[in-house]
Amino acid sequence: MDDGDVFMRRALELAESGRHRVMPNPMVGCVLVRDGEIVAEGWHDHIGGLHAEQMAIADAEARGVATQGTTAYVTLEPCNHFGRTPPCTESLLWAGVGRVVIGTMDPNPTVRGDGAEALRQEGVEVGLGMLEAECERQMGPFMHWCRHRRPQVTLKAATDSTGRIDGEQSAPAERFSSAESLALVQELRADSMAILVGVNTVIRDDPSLTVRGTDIGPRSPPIRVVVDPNDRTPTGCRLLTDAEAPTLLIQSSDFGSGDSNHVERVVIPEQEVPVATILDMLGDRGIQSLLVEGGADTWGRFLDAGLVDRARLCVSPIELNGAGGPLFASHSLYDSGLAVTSSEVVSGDEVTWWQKKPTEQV
Ligand code: AOF
Ligand code: ZN
Repeated sequence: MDDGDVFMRRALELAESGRHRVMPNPMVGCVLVRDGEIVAEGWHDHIGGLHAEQMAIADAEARGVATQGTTAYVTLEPCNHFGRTPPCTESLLWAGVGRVVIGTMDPNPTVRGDGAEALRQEGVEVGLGMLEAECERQMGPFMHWCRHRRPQVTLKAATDSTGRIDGEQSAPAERFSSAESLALVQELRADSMAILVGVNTVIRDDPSLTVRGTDIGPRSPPIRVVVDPNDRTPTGCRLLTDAEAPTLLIQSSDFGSGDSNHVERVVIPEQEVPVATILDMLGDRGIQSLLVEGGADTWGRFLDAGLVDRARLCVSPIELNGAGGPLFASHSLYDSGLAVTSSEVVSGDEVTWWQKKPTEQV
């Protein structure tokens, strides 16, 4: 293990400032170190903003410290292409950085391998793979999409103490998760480029599926996706009437429209739209992260297909009225190859995180 671990940890921490805000770019952090001390820091803050390395160099300038001969610790391989910003390799060379330690390589085909190699060719010492697993995890959706051209799928489910997700269908839908765990749902939404529900959830709950109370910066809000093969989405529902975010209906044939501008219909001519096809379609649109919010049928279909990468299950201590409501069985997560990675109690609700077991990862 290199002594630089502590510096890479700081770079990971800085990268967190870009959470929710930089997608479809990855979160990236960078520190410049001289004589064992951090002299400048930077991160990629929002889409279209400076890259982490460039912000760290600007920070050094603002503090009046020299960058010549420093070591840069950066969570992602520096880019070597002209995108929204000039290449970070050039900025690092211009700043006279002597050594660059990289967390993980950039799988983006337009930059792959070039950054590290370009620096080496100019005589910069390059270290690779420091805290690689942590860096990869932080950039999970970006990495997943670059490799599979599909979004990373997170399933979010909440049940009462008996495993029911809703009470009697004749009664109005009840809220049963605590305010605090509902706030965490907003974090999950902010962390997603798309949010998907089945049409039954739209009919039952009329959800807005917008991000509230969490800053997502200048990036676009998550698109709202409804699996609705038979055109059952009610015309007056929020997803069709409020234009706060785009809405995408997946339908089995062309039902025409008359929809407002924020609504789009995609025809996938199957009664049971295959989950893999949905993910391919979203991947083609550049969607890197998908939150599957419900309900029971939709969760079941994603789990049966083995295409859920992570899940968050919230079990509340409350018992819903009526015995006939639909259930969500947590063993369906096990059966789909997921395992518990953490568990905590949030205002009385038990919140468990699940992750695809490494052997089951695609
Ligand atoms: C870096 N440092 O901080 C980030 C990098 O469109 P652009 O110009 O913002 O470039 C986006 C791509 O650059 C992105 O897809 C990823 O490959 C890389 N991100 N690279 O050197 C950074 N955020
Ligand atoms: Zn860059």
